Amino acid sequence: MTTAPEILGTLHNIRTVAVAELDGVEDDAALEAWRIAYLGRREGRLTLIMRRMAELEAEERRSVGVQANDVKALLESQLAEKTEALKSAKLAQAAQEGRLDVTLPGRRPALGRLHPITQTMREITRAFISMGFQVVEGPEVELDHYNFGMLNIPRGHPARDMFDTLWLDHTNAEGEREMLLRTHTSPMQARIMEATQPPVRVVVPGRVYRFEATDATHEWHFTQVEGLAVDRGITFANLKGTLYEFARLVFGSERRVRFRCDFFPFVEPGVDVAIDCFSCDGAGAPDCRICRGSGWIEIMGAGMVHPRVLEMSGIDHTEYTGFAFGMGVERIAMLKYGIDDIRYFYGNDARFLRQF
Ligand code: YSA
Repeated sequence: MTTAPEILGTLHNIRTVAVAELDGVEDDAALEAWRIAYLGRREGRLTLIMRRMAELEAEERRSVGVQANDVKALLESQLAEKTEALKSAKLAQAAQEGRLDVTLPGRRPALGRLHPITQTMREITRAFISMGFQVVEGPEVELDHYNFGMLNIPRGHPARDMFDTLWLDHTNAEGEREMLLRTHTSPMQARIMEATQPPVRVVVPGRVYRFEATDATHEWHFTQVEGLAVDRGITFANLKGTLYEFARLVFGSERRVRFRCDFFPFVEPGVDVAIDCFSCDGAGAPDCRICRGSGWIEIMGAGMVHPRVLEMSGIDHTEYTGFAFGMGVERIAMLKYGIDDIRYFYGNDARFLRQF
C-alpha cells in the first residue's frame, strides 16, 4: 500500500533530479527524451506517481494532489523555457555561421538600359524639339477612317495595297472591317489637324504594324516618327531645310541626303528621302546586303500635305499649306550604329542589346 509520505518523497526527488537533468540538456533530441521521461503520458515518472495517488485516502489525496500539480506545473514551465532557449541558441548560431563580411568587395548589379530603338527615337524627337516641334502620341489600334479615309485613301483605293494591314476582328453595321493596327503614324496627322488650328508643328513617335514578311531591312512591327507642320506660307523648301537639319543633327554633316519623287495619296508632291549607305559608304557595291547595290537607304516618305487632307480635317487649304514626313526609326538606328539586320533589334539577345 502506497503512503502519502512515500509519494511526497518521490515527488521531491523527481523535482530535484528533473530540474538538474534539464540543466544539462543541450539539444532538441535530449529535451524530447527528458519530456518523455518525466511528463510522458504513459511512462513518465510524474505520471506514474500521480497514478499511484489513487491508492490514498481522500483527504491525503487532496493535499498530495496539490503538491503533485505544483511539481507538474514547474516541470512544464521549465520545459517551455528550455524550448525557447534552445530555439534562440539555434538562431544565434545560424546568424553567426552565415554572417556577412561587409569588407568583401560587392557584386556589381547588372544595370538595365534603354532599348536602342527607344534611344534613337528620343534622339530623333530631340532634334525636332530643338527646331520648335512638339511631341504627341496616338493610338496603336486605329480606325480605318483615320489610317486611310482621312488620308485620302478611301475604301477600294489601290494605295491601300502599299500598307499590308493587320485588321481587328470587328465589323461595323455594314459588315465592313473598321479597326486595325495602325500601319503608319500618319493617321495622327488627321487627328491633330481636326483638334488644332494652325500653326501646327508636331512630331509623333510610335509603333506601327504591317502584315509583311521580314528580311534584313523589313520588320512586321517597327517604329515611325511622323512630322507635321501647317501654317501660312509653308513651302517645299521648308520641308527640305527641316530634313537637312535633322540629318545633320542625327547623322553628322558628312552624310548625303537624297530626295526622290514618290507617291503617297496624302501628299502632293511626295518624295522618298534616303541617306547614303553606311555599309558600302554610298558606293552601291553590287553585293551590299543593306542597300542592295543602290548606295542609298530609304529612311522616310514625305511631301506637302494634300489640299484634300487639309480640307477633310477642317483646315482652309487656300490659306494654309503644310509639309509632313514619316520616318522608320529602325532604319535610322541601323544607319547610325552600322547594324546590317533589322531583326537583331527584336531578337532579345542581351549580347546585342548590351552594346548600346
Ligand atoms: C509619307 C508622306 C507623309 O506626308 C507622311 C508620312 C509618310 C510616310 C508614310 N506614312 C509611310 O509609312 N511610308 S512608308 O511605308 O514608306 O514607310 C516610311 C518609312 O518607314 C520607310 O521609309 C522606312 O524607313 C520605314 N519602313 C517601312 N516599312 C518598314 C520600315 N521599316 C522597317 N520595316 C518595315 N517593314
